[in-house]
Amino acid sequence: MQHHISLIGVPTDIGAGARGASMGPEALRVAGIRSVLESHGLDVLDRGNLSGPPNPWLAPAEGYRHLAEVVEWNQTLHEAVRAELAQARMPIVLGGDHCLGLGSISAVARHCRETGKKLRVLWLDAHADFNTAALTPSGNIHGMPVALLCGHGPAPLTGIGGTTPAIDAGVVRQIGIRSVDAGEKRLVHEAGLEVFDMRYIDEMGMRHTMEQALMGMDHNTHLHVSFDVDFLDPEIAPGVGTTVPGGPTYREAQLCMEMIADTGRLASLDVMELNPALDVRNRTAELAVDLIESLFGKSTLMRKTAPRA
Ligand code: B3U
Ligand code: MN
Ligand code: MN
Repeated sequence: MQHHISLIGVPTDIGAGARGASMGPEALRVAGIRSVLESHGLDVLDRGNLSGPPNPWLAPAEGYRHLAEVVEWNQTLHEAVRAELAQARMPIVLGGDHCLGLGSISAVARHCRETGKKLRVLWLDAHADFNTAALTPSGNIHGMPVALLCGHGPAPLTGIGGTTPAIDAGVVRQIGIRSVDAGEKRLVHEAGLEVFDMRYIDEMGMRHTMEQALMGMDHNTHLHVSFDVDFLDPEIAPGVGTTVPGGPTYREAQLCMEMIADTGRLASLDVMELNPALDVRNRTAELAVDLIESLFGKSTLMRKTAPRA
């Protein structure tokens, strides 16, 4: 794992259906993200916040809400993530809504192409985020980034980073999914996305789920985690715009993060959709930071290897 970390704040809710995720970066800082990472011996640079267009809060046009602004924010983020990776630093993107997964992951994919690394993307989310203009019930682009990365959508979005599609659907593993729109479901199936939905987690347990999702990685794998905070059960994480009941518990989420840490392959991270306007005394931000600490190797005991049955 890279020990040099760069925090990149992206204060926008341009792709969301509720205002407030624009305050996410500051809430994560207030919850201590930097000092928590430093307490694990990591070198952390806070690059501050990127800037971009304000949210005009308009209705969707031709199936997309704020298309031009979403392109602009994602282009800026793409360049910022690319610059950190080029300096051998690990970018942690502090969102912002999940439309920013597009700029972040397109940069990671580009870096992998240029360096011959194998990419694996873990998408932790209540939603598949695989909508298109024709399928979306809302026009909100935060419901579309995975489809956009896989080449479904208009050129200004799918072409960020110069290669369309930015990624192959085969590199993605989605975990925690429990809300997928009808048309979206069909497209997820057609694209062949590997989805570990809540039914799978209920039946097989988080441990088996993560073993499957992390299978096949090797020393040359760049692991990117895109953590939509609405992945978590709303009982523990109320501070998100689109809560969906029935998500992972605190223990399940901890295990998920710890098993990712055990791989030693984490190389970039998004923390998205935290909405302080809907949070309770910054509780969700603090939980997110707690889980990120586990993602970077906090564990109860000094383990040499992961426990095995
Ligand atoms: N699938 C719905 C809801 C949604 C997706 N992602 C979030 N909400 N956060 C949509 O609008 O695309
Ligand atoms: Mn999402
Ligand atoms: Mn979501």
